Amino acid sequence: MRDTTPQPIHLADYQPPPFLVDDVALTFRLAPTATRVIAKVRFRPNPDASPGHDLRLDGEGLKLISAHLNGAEITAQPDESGLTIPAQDLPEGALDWQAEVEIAPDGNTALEGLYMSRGMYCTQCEAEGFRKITFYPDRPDVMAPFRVRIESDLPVLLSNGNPASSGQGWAEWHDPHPKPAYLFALVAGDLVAASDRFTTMEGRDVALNIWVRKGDEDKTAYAMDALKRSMVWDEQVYGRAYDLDVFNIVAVDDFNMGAMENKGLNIFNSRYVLASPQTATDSDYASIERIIAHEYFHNWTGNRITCRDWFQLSLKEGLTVYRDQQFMGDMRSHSVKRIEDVLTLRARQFREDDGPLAHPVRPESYVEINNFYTATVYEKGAELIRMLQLLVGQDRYKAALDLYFARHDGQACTIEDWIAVFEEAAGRDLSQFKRWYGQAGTPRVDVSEDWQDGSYTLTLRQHTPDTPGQPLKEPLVIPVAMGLLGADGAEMVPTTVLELDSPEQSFTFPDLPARPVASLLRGFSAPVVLNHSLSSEDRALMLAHDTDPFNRFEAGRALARDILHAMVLEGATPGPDYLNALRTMVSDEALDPAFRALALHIPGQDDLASSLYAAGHVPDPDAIQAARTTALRLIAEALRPQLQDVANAMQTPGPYSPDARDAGRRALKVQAVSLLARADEGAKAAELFARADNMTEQLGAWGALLAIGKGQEEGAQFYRQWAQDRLVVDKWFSAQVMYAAPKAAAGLVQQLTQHPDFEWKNPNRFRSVIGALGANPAGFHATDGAGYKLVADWLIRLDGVNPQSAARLSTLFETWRRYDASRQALIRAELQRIRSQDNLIPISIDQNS
Ligand code: 0A1
Ligand code: ZN
Repeated sequence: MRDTTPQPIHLADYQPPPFLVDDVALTFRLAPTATRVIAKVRFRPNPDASPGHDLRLDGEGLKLISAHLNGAEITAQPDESGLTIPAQDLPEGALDWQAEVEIAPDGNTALEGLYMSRGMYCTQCEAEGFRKITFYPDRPDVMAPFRVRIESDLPVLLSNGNPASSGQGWAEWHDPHPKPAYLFALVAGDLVAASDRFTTMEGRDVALNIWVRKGDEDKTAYAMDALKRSMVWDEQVYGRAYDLDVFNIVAVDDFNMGAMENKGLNIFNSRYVLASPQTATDSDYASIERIIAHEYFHNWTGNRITCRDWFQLSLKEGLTVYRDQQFMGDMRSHSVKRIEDVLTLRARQFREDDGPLAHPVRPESYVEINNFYTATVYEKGAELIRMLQLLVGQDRYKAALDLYFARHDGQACTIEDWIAVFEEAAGRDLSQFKRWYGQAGTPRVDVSEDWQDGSYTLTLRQHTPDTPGQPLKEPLVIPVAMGLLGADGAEMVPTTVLELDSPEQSFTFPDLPARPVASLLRGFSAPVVLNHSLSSEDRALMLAHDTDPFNRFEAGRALARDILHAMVLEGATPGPDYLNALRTMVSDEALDPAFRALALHIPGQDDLASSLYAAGHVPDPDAIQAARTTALRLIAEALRPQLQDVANAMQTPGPYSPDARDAGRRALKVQAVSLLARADEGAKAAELFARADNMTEQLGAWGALLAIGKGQEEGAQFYRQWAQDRLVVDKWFSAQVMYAAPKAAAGLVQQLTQHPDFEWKNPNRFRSVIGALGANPAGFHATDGAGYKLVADWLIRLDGVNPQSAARLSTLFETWRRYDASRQALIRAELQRIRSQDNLIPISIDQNS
């Protein structure tokens, strides 16, 4: 065990930095095991802080070579988290700090600070990685312009900002925009660029480069296209132009997250840059488009306006996710995008809210900030902004954003600053709305209805369940977009937004010709669980006629969920209503194929476990898996002719295009073929695999075969074809794990870890083998506990090497409370074992343990 327990940091303890920084000059002499970093930093006392403070600089794992303050050598020695120059030793006024340190990027497996990835130097400084590069006040409210000199024999030397000058073996960069240290970046390697240019609406000519390893140049076109479209979109929709002469993107193979928005030098996990039709699926293309946009949009929401402290993380992340969602809707289909976003929110964020790691969008305290890059901060944060826009309206949303950019450019801000621009632009008090930022947990909205004398009354009750450390919840402002449908499906009352701001409220709609069917929470207008019991006839009516595409989808999903519950609990079988509704929907050519593809997916295993648990049952992963298998087979048998028709009809003639239209057609084809595999023993899937000329169809067809226990030969062929492509090999690993039979899953993972291509220190590869078990719930929760043990073993092993990746893996256990006593006991034992190791994982299964 660690001898010192790390202490939590509290939002309430925030103090402004005692010293500000006017200028930073860094020199890097790169060498794998002994890089020298020389930092010159000009400090001045912060007029907004009380005087008399020590100068405290963060620093971790740095070998101090020498340090000077205003030219005089410093004798103070660093402790384990930094260096302090006592107030009494500080000269008056400005301070010129100079320090030389030595670091070893080659041994840096945690991938924070300066590290190496296959011969290339790379940095990751968010949240607190800069302190592993040099001594510095590593906090986001200290912003400064940076000058950087890199010395190395490697041909490409990059840092933030604009190139200043360069020569043989060195390059200098200047970033004039003051930035916090977490946005610092450096890259050095033997790289090649795909280049283009962009002229901003302000007339600035910007050089765009995407840097990759030699041989990957032919896989950058889509990322470049997405970048240019993002730049245009941010100008047109938010009035934001790019502000440097170059925009560099670098693809790196070893990276903990998706990508990082370092000023002018975005660093990407290579899986979110590199794509060709043969190696990337349509969903990979969509991820690339979204993440390129996300990082680019951070230039204004995150970089020009940053966070005062890490509690405010959602200020940049929630807003930037919301912006990337808007962009993707504009580029593709708003309704399909909304459905996908809500599915992700429920699968990740609702799950988080229901577990031991539940926390508010703005947490009040943290022990390890790296563990707060969560679905709550990101995706729920985006939902809060979506609700704000719905509540104040489009025009006032725009006015609020204009005010935000005008007022706070160059500043490090808080959620209070954000709410204030909305209050001013919309002229309304948002103090109750602000509770959404402080209260954890997914609110429940219970619906009751009354119909009398032509008058329909809707009563809504809200409550938010207890979450760890937050037993008492106050009522929130919940925008409920709704409409009323007649029995013939015609809209009686078009969409209106009700504001639920009390524990209980009623809304009456008089003078109606007949009892309506209420379509509530249209477009998923708030991130809540809506408990609205509807008959299956009413749900079928909504599936057929609702004018709101989201609720149309939702009605089908609720039907499927109810049937699957009955199958799990009572051994029922899907009735004709559901199958008929599905049959009509799948062949309805007026519907977007992408929508039809989504609507053909029945709820996943984890989704069902969660909804069964919410309904008061103890979910049995094996029974859920078996019910899904039966349901899929019955659907396939009942819809066989229609599925065959759509599979044949969804052709995409001409060269491959990843655009929404063709991707939607392929999605429907693959989904139809996957279902058909349950009725034709995989005949059509094998055929699709054999003639596929793109990864979407090849992988989709192979997955369909794996799901019915076949695909061995295809798997071997897939590997032979793609053994040289790291990103495709990741897919080869994860598909096998995802579709493994529950009892065999842990054993298969164990076996795959012996494969020569299993490089466990590479985060993508690790996730594709061990992490993929999370996509096979019945396998992970196998009754013998082999899944738990395997994950715990790897977690312990990885924690010493890459704690961030290990912490992420630990969330596989976060749903432990749902399961039966024997599974709980097995999980508990594994968590105890993890805790007894030297490197403690910050996970607890209940508040006091
Ligand atoms: N800010 C990045 C995500 C990111 C966060 C932390 C990282 O390392 C701990 C890396 C990337 C984004 O939102 O894209
Ligand atoms: Zn982000």
